[in-house]
Amino acid sequence: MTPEPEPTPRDWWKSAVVYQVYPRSFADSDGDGIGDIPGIRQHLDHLENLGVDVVWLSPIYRSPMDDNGYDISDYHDVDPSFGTLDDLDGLIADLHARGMKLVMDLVVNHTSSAHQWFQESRSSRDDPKRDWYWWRPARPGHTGGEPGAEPTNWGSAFSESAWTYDPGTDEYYLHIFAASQPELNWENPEVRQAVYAMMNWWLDRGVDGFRMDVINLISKVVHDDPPDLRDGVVGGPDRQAGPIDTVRFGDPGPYVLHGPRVHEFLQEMHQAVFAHRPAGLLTVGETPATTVEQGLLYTDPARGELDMVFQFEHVDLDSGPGGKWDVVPMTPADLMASLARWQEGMGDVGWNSLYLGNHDQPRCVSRFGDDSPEHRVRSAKALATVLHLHRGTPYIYQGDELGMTNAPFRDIHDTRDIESHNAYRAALSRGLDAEQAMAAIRYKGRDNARTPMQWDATEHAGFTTGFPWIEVHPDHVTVNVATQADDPDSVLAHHRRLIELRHQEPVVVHGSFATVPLDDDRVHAFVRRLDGRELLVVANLSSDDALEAALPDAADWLDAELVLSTAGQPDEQERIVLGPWEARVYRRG
Ligand code: TEU
Repeated sequence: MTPEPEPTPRDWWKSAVVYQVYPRSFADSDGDGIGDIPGIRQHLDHLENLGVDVVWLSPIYRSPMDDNGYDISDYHDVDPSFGTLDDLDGLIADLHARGMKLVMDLVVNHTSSAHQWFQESRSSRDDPKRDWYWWRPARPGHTGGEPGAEPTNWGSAFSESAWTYDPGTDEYYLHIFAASQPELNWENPEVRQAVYAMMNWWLDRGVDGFRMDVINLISKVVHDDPPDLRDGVVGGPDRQAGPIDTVRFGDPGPYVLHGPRVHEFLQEMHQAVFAHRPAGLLTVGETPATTVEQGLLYTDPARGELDMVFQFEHVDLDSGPGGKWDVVPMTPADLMASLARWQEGMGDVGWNSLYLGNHDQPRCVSRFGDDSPEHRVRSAKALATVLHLHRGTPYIYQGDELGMTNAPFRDIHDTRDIESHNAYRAALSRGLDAEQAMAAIRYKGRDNARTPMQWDATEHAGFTTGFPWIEVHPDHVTVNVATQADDPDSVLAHHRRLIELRHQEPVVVHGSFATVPLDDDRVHAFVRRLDGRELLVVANLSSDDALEAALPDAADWLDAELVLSTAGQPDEQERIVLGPWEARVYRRG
């Protein structure tokens, strides 16, 4: 009699590794130069061989693609450029057949302005869906459409005003992102019920959870007396981190981030969509500008909101007072200190997502590591080692398992991203020259992560037989899956071993986390502990050679089992001395 399978624990995702697919850039099956769902289905061996448990699929819904799908015009259909609903059902079935899960991207803070809901809402002030969005008259004493007539001085994340005038109804509508991404009004219960119904529709179709786009923006601060929204602070020291240009606009952060009803809405969503379903689902909220305290509120299982969040503290470390495009230096020590803060902060109550890259961030090896030919492989491995062995659920962004690097954009014409194009124009209007404007985009631009996946060394890296929507990185001739698949020393093979370790070692999943303080801030160490089992992770996160990790009990650790190393078996040593980007993992107990 076959034994009953173990029931899936509610927190199954603690031992899982998630792989993010950006469909536009993963694999193109029909030669139109744009990645698609059949292309993903043709490359599932890569994901299965890597050993990941969950695929997070960035948006594939019908969309005008102003923001590459984060502007949805129909939540119940797949955009023809990506395929069909049948293709998606096929992908779900394929993944399940391989023991993997599919998490969809849920973009419900805003829709596309092409969505039927918004078309109805803008049709007249009396339309039943008018209150599904945020409409406001011109600022008192001003005529709609005139400069300065916007209801508030808020800036958008894409370097423009957060308000767009609609001559048809002589009012403005709110959008924290592009003008074609109007904010949904979650104060309206009809909006919330429509969203929950859509989520249940996808879960009933076999989807295993959601990554929720800017979910901490859904509740806005609306004042009663006088009724309405207030201007934000222009400039000023305590601006909220992120892309808002507060040199020209007011900061909407205090009025749109972590609003007064955000937890109420998430708890209501949990009851309406997840609470009645068996274990086996995953929810992760994207929550820019979130503190540890807020992170705990969102992820404490007792509160019934989210399993984990993507917080931005470590990806805003190189953002200066002027925001995202005001690039300031940061060090691996800053990164490790930020990660440790969240380890301690989440403790045994909350839960961390672990990520260094995604479709909004530049390539992690270029940003946090050293992507020079001499150090790229080791630093990609070292960064992955320290990230994956922290306490939390690791996320691999497509291509980071190969150590893909930032793209050599010559000028703005090499880029495609609305955020970069708007920031570039804004920079020129502030008097910067093209090179100065491009410098920040080369370093921080999102297109760095959106160049096609590098499958092999052929002309378009095996991504397409047509012409790619954005140029393939020239280093694809050496940095690609085909070259790394059977190379035991490759970045890919190292990711496989890290995932194996998480699947085999409970201490990696459930162990406590403790930083081991060291004098040299280029060298970092932490210990994971569980039931007498200990794992030491020690790493030189610099390109400098022969740095000692002067742990008090180094000699004992040198006698322990070396489980993993980014530099092969070290020679006999009395002390732990590490080469450039050398990371080691020791185990005892
Ligand atoms: O990103 C929200 C967000 O915080 C990003 O805009 C981020 O601040 C910025 O890009 C960092 O450079 C989400 C999606 O991930 C992003 O792709 C969308 O453009 C955005 O929401 C609007 O949906």
